[in-house]
Amino acid sequence: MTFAVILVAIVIASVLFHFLSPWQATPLASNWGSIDTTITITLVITGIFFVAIVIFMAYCVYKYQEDPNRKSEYKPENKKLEWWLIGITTVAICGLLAPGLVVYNDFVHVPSNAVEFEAVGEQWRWSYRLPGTDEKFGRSSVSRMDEINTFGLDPDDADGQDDILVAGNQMHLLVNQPTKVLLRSKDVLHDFYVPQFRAKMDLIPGQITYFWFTPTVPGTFEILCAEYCGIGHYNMRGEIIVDTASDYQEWLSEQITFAQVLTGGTVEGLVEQGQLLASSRGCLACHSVNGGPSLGPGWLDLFGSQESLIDGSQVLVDADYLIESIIDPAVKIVAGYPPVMVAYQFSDEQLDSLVAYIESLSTESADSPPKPIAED
Ligand SMILES: [Cu+2]
Repeated sequence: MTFAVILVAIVIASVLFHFLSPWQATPLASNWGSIDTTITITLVITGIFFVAIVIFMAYCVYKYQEDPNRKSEYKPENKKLEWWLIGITTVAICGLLAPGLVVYNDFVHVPSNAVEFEAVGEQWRWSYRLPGTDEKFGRSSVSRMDEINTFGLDPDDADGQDDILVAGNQMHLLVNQPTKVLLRSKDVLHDFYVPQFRAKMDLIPGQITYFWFTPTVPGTFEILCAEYCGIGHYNMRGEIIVDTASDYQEWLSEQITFAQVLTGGTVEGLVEQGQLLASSRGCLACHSVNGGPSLGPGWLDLFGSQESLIDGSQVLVDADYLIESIIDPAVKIVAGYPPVMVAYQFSDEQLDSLVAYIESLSTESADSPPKPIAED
């Protein structure tokens, strides 16, 4: 009897939790209300089965309590019951699968008036490309990726010259504009997910995957990587900013094209270049700049300080040490941090700008350089 009561209590508590829980879905900000509908259908069907099965269990536990006067019956087969069970299960499974198939069909059939953008994922950051005024993406390949040409575009392809490259993790989209996302990964599986859009898709190395959506609400929405992709996965975040037409045009006019990248078109000072580079190349996913905890050593007041290495020795953080740690991070591992950083490729100029940026985060007086320490 007690067990039957517990079973009924579990059913009541589960149903109440579903309706009263503070963890409800975020408000929808795209055209994919149909995905919410399929989730609701799934919840209703699985909910009905859950309630029916557990209540049936409680009924049986109560009805067939231990009774020395009752004998078990041997019933090897009940055709009628079996047909009922097969029928109900078939209808329920079709109910679970069919709406998903219909919606997924819409999800990958892009309307003809959709504009395109590309999101490229890598451990552990996002970057974006727009096709430019010709509305055609230039050819890209992994073999052409280097520290300047991070998208691996073909410099000889005329279609790629006007491609707009978005450094940093923010991408702007136009409200109420159907938009196709092309997804490329540079390294491992990732997943592009914006909860408010109800839309997600895996990024698969060696393939280009896609889906489409129409953002319907102006505002800022977080992109999450929804596929575990290594130790920095939790921090692989980006932002989609849904703009009205005038804001979008203003943002677009500030972006640089591939042709400008090829001619070294950046006008920032060294520190600003380093700051841009640190955010666009994902350094800040693992290195905090505000003194907060981070996966790798924080950069606030790092330059000019002494760091303890895992072999017990001390090292002075100067330009040489920083450059070595960027291009060959395994050589000197700072005590207390996991040896997870991958080697980065940067030009000498980019390395100088990164060092200048890290140095700018230090309050250490530059005119009293600490004396160098012998390294072993
Ligand atoms: Cu990822």
